[in-house]
Amino acid sequence: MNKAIDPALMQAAEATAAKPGVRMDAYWMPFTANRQFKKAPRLLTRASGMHYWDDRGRQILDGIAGLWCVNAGHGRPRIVQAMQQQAAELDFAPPFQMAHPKAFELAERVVQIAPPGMTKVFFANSGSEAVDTALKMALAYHRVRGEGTRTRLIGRERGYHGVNFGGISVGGMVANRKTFATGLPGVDHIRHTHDPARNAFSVGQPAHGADIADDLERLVALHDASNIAAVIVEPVAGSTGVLVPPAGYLQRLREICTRHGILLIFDEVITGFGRTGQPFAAQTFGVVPDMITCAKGITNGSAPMGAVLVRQEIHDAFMTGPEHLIEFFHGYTYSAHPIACAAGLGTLDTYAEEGLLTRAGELEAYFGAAVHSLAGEPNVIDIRNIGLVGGIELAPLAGEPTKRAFGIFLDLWEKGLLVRTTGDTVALSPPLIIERGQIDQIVDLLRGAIRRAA
Ligand code: PXG
Ligand code: PLP
Repeated sequence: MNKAIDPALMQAAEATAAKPGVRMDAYWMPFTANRQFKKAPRLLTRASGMHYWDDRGRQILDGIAGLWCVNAGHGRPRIVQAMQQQAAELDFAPPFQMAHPKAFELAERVVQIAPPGMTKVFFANSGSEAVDTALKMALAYHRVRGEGTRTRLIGRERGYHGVNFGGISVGGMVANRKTFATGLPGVDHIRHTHDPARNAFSVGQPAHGADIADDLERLVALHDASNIAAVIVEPVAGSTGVLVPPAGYLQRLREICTRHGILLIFDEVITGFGRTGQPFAAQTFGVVPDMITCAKGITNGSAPMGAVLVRQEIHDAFMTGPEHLIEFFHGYTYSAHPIACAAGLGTLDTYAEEGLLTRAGELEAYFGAAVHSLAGEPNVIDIRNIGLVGGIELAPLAGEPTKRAFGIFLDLWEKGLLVRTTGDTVALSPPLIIERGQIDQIVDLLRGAIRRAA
């Protein structure tokens, strides 16, 4: 995000770029260098399985499951059929004081794969909306229980929780906070866990840093627990560079939250739906939070949807007033949209039939070894992995952070591989259907690009 592009690479890209037969003026693109993009567009026109095709007819291997979301691969028939059928049968149903059957069905199916005790599901339409929903739910929960002083929200440095005001406030992404400085009042942050001096090139969870969770005790001492509503963290930070939690860290955070009556929210927008080898990272790491936010993989990226999974007790605390009153004053026009629900059901069927929610665990050792084989390549300063996520961090070009990694992104695009970069880290998160040979292909292509960028 907010990347500078090497002029030489851009010129090469502009020279080879086909001019697409579409006018590009009107569309203001999100998180994109618009002017540079429109000079050398990268247009995707078709996708199937592990691949995209672009408007030049080139096949591109998808190294990032679209944008961390297409976990079952592209164009899966059950999902396509479910959506087509739903669009024809019931296009929309108002979600307030009304419902449609598939909303209940999908919530039940999500609960079946959720950590124990997380028995309620509230629907939104994106990860950002799921995050803001969870934060509001935390405030409302304490209030209905008569602990209305618990209003402070705690995030973590280097956290990413989407782009809405709640999410950027608890988030710790500097580029986001710089422009929209004030955000919500009453927010604080614990330290991030990234510690390359002690943990560089860790395979899986780093050994050092469980004690960093104690930073929450510092904020409790500062603000007093009676003023703190919730802590939100990504079990594995994705967007800020694939930061895997140190062994014991999440357990410690859970203990501190429990001791002080603070709700623990895991933002599993990226880690949810099989990315780390279990349906949710909460299960991979053996820590049950009070709420889980998710999105992306819930519909395999095929329709916008987000959700908040909630522990039974939290939901039940709301169900105390007069029965005819709305218990939680929140919801979106498109909460539990019928087409998204149908897509979600088709997605969960596909995951179940193909064992995809545990496949990342089966491939973790192979994927990890392949990714770590890049150690020793020029400028590689750290490699991090868990499940089917990898982060390869490169030394920045002097005075020009992000440029080396973005150059690698452009180079790989030309070579037919889609990756994602964040800062000077190249992130990999392929669809969970990936075969070993394709893991080798990704790593070989990346190795070549890293060498060319030296
Ligand atoms: N929380 C987390 C942990 C996320 O990763 C969001 C919330 C927001 O979700 P929506 O659906 O509102 O985008 C995300 C989204 C990247 C990248 O480059 C990652 C995300 C989105 C866009 C880019 O790593 N994650
Ligand atoms: N703005 C206006 C004027 C609206 O009427 C609504 C919903 O009715 C919204 C915003 C919120 O839209 P959504 O429910 O799609 O988030």
